[in-house]
Amino acid sequence: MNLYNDPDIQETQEWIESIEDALEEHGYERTRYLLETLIDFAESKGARLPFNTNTPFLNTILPEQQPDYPGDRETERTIKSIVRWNAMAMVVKANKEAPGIGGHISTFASAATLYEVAFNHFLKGHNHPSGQDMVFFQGHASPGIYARAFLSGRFNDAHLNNFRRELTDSGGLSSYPHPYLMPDFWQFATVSMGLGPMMAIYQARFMRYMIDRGLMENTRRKVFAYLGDGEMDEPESTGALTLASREHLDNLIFVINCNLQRLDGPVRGNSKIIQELEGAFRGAGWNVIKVIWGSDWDELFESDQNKALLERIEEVVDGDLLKYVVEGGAYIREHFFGKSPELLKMVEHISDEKLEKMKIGGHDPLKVYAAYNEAINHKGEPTVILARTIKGYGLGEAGEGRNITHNQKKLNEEELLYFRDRFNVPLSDDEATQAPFYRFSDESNEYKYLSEKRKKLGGPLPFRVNKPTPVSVPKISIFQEMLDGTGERSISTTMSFVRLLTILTKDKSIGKRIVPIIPDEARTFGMDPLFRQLGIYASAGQLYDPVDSDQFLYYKEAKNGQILEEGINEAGSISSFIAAGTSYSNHGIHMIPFYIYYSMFGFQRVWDFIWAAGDMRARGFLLGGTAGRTTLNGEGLQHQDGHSHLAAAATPNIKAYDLAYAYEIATIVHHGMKEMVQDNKDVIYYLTLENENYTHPPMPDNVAEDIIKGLYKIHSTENPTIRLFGSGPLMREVLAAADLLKKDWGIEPGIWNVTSFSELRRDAEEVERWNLIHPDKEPRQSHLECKLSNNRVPTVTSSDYVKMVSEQIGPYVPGPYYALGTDGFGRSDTRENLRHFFEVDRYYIILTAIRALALEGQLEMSKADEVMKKYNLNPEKSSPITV
Ligand SMILES: Cc1ncc(C[n+]2csc(CCOP(=O)(O)OP(=O)(O)O)c2C)c(N)n1
Ligand SMILES: [Mg+2]
Repeated sequence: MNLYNDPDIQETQEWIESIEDALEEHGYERTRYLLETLIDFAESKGARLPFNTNTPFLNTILPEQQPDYPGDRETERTIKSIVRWNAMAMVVKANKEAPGIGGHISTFASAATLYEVAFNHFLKGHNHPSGQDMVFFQGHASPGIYARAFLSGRFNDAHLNNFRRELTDSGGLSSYPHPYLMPDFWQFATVSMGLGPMMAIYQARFMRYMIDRGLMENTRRKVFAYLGDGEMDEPESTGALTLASREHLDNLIFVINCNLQRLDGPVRGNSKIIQELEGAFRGAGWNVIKVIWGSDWDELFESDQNKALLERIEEVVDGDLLKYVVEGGAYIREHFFGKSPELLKMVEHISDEKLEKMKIGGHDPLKVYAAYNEAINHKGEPTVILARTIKGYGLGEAGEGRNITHNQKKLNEEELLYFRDRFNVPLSDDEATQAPFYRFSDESNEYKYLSEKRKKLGGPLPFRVNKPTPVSVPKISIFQEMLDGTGERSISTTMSFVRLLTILTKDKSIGKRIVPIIPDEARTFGMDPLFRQLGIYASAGQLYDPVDSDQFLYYKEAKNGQILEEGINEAGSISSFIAAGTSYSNHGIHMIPFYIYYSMFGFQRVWDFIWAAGDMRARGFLLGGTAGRTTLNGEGLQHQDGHSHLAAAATPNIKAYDLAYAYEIATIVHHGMKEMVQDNKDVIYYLTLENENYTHPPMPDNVAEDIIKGLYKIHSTENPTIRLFGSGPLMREVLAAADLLKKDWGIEPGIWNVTSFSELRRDAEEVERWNLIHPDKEPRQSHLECKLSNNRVPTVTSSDYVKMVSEQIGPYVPGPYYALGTDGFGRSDTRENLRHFFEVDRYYIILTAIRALALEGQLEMSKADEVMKKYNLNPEKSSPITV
């Protein structure tokens, strides 16, 4: 049944009148209560009402609910027009000078009003008494953000001229928001679609965590995330919506720029993206504010007595709406209003030209202001503003609403003049065709206006602060028990890390700044005792009696809990890591995240986030637990990580370590913390930890620096003829191989422990580069060369990672270099069998060493044959890579 086949119109009318009365006499709250009560009653009597998360395709805020506009609309329009012009000019110029350099005009063209209203009236800067809002700018809108910063005097012509030309001598502007490249400007990296929305949710939640734990005050700062409607298709974009509503994050506002288009074409040609998003967000418990129609439409909706217009807007799909933008007034009259005589009559007093110009919601400052105003005052739920806009707004035939608009970056003279006219830019024809940047004079109304507005709101945006309150790291002796070794006791590196975390969190000076983050794997890592000691952060506290409350180590949730237990959610956990790891900048408070997870579900699952973390200069520790392709034995192919170190090595600000002993962990973590909070370095440490139990020796003397640099000596005779390198859990196979080499073959190798192949390579590469470009100077020596004294004997390495990880250093190790590694898909079996299968165990180490010596002419090759026989190595065994 709908409006048009109502069997009893009079009865319907009576119900509507009752509601009308309720609205007039008692207002919205009471009316909503009455309707909900009626629905409950009908359902209790068996009426099965369809679940509907949608409201009509109308603005959420009615005209009579709109506040007065507090700004000078004329001045704001002029400023906005010039921002539009400069943003466009920046992209057009860049592509004229360097064809193919790229850039985007159309995204910002659609979002200009959304930003202008926010910059003038809402977004707080770092000097605001309540502190800075966090703003995730839509990546592709960056030209507009630069253009506004230019108008406020933060950039000069050279900056804008060098958009996307960062390597020019005078510096340039990065293509997208990259804090790594513009550390005083951008705060958040947003251009990999989908990461922004998820990171914004976790930033908002982390803000609450800091407040609930008493680490900072609640000054009602907000997190704003400006997003594309196409971007919302990324699973990450909607993946954490329920966390935001469950946690009542009313400090969070999404602003979705619904231009109905993505890169190739419509986001939802056959339906309506705004309605779909409304359903998803309302279903997830968000407050949804739709801004679809501009003020020009108010009168039409008011005159829509029979709901003919309402029916028509419900019926059209986004594909139609886009066509109307492109085709113009006459087409709109014929194809949209032409559906019925009643509709045609509604617009008979409006000319085609005016019809075409009837503003839609996201381009109407009044509607946009009302939405922001409601959003920032809404309590108890996060808010999403769904603002309908036009992609390429103002470009006319050059791209407005067209399928090619996303990639439009060149305008011809005619198109430039059209744009100039469209936005009344005060430039002559000759001037305009050169696409110059336009700047208001310091005395102009506009300059004063925009400066004052920003001053009142606390200064410029975007703006990245880097002024954390200093903190000092305790002495390494707090980890003394780890430095002393475990004696007879067998433990895993994971267990020793958990011990370290326990000690660290108890430390008076730094303990409360540690943020342990776990995606539902604490028991796997033996971290469950920390639940009781530190508490699991829960904004609601603990509203139930946990099933294990009679035990000492029960599952304790608490409002001031320290652990972020994220559930089975690696993307969310890494977002928490990023929030904690950027706290030094966002909140001026050093926090040190320790995110421990199943190693296999780290880099290969969320590397894009880790890359963004690097871009945002996040600091902290990533701990790949149960790592090592043969060390994690029973879990098999999808669980056994033998390659995360490859990814880590390729991520510039990650220092990656594969550790064998407790003292190495203590040394690395201690050093890393000092770099992060004392030296203010933007580093992320990645440590792989394993679950194999063995005894840990005490720390040898004077190796701390070498452990940090990546290589230290375990044992060496005067002049070894061969060297063995071990790493992480395979160090013990190397030690066993060394014993057998001596016992069975009379060869005593030098033994070294590699804590980081990637750090060794970076150091060697830097040295190599320096030597290359300083041919006239005394060559420098890498750590590898220093330690190995340029002794050109063969080296055999065994690690629990693919060979490329250890091969990284091959070119820099003096003498022949042989890498054993775990290439191929994993298997379930015992560690012993797996290490044999992957040919990384002690016997293959010996075989490789003996063959290497034979190749050097130091032994007969028949010795290698003897090795095969002695240790039952089967020449018919299939290869782990191909089998
Ligand atoms: C993860 C990822 N995939 C693809 C892209 C390439 N890309 C950049 S913009 C864009 C379309 C964006 O559409 P929308 O989110 O609707 O933004 P609009 O420009 O329409 O405002 C695409 C596919 C990207 N930046 N990130
Ligand atoms: Mg879009």
